[in-house]
Amino acid sequence: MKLVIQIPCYNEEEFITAALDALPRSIAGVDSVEAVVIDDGSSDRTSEIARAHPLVRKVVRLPYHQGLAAGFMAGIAASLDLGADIIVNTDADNQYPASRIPELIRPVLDGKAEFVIGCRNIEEIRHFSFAKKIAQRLGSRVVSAICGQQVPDVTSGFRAFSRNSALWLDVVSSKYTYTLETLIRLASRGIPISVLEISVNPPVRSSRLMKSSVEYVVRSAGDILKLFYTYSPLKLFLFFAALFGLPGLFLIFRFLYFYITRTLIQGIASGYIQSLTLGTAALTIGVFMLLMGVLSDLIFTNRKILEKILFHQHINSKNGR
Ligand SMILES: Nc1nc2c(ncn2[C@@H]2O[C@H](COP(=O)(O)OP(=O)(O)O)[C@@H](O)[C@H]2O)c(=O)[nH]1
Ligand SMILES: [Mg+2]
Repeated sequence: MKLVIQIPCYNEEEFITAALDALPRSIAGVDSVEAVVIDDGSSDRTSEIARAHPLVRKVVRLPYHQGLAAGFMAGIAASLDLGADIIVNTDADNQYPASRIPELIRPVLDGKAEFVIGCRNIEEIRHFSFAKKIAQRLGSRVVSAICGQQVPDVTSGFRAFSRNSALWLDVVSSKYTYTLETLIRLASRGIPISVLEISVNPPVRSSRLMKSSVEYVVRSAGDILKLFYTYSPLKLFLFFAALFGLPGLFLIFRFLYFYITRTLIQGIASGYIQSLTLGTAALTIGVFMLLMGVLSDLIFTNRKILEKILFHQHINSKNGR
């Protein structure tokens, strides 16, 4: 049983050694522990420093800065290449409790889960602003709803993947983060997920990913919306179909009611032509949205087939065994 711990980095020369030193060297039930560091085109000495560390088996240096999502995926590919049975992802600023990695991988070792997320208690984190906490909570609710499973901290980077679940991973929706999409993707595959409650170490520097709370909220909202229409298109379009179609139907029935009860039965002009016009327009939009939903659902189904092909390709390629 081989564990590979990967750390995506961007200009982390100051902190990477402490993060690597904190990692466990041996774990019960695991034969070997190795680390992979991904240097996302840093302009400092992250690569050199990481390479000198005894736990580091490989440093993947991206030729230019590509963002955390690409860094994370490069790490997954390298870890699979090294023959990892379990992959743990953690941060270079030693924010996550490395001493709890044995607990994080336990459900995978026991065959109880294929993906484990170390969830922080967001309320307890003092250095998170009010806006960031609200965005976190809301984001976790929406993403949990898309996944059909309760995950209290969907943006945590402290995660363990079985080899099988890692083979399903890909990030297409964001340049900056892999956290939401990987969770939704594995959940949509029915992969068993479990959570582990964790506390975080005090911050040693400010976030490299988000410069301000406003940026965090705007970016997260955009990411979640994109994920929603990527992974749940039918639900989204059904919502709009109902939003337009139901009032449209109501207005048309209103016209018909007066037309029947007045014009046909009593022989007097009923009017209500505005209801008919507006109702027809709204119903047309509703039907159009329904068709869009069906089409996007078909595209979604197609993408799932593509994912499956990629999965089998990974297994058969040198990344697989
Ligand atoms: N590959 C890559 N990693 C990054 C980038 N920005 C941050 N990281 C790494 O992602 C991890 C999380 O970053 P951090 O600033 O701690 O984010 P936070 O914990 O969400 O505030 C750290 O290991 C960073 O070095 C980036 O642009 N590319
Ligand atoms: Mg961090």
